[in-house]
Amino acid sequence: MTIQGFKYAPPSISTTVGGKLTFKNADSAEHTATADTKSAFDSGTLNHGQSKAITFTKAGTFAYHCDFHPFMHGTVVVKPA
Ligand SMILES: [Cu+2]
Repeated sequence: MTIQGFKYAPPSISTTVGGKLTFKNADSAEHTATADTKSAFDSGTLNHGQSKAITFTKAGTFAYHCDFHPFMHGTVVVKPA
């Protein structure tokens, strides 16, 4: 999934337990992909062109945001394997 124009694209993405998603920052601004319940996942700071792969180990629907831009929101849906 790509972070571009201060948006997550696509805004909602799904995977299954054990699945991996890669968050790539295509903006010049720094962004994060941080679960609203931070312990669920956190990409940390992504600079321009950086990406972070996150493996999801728990089923559920996880809302996330950018730590720098709280108006940026996305959702990861993790389905049971
Ligand atoms: Cu941001």
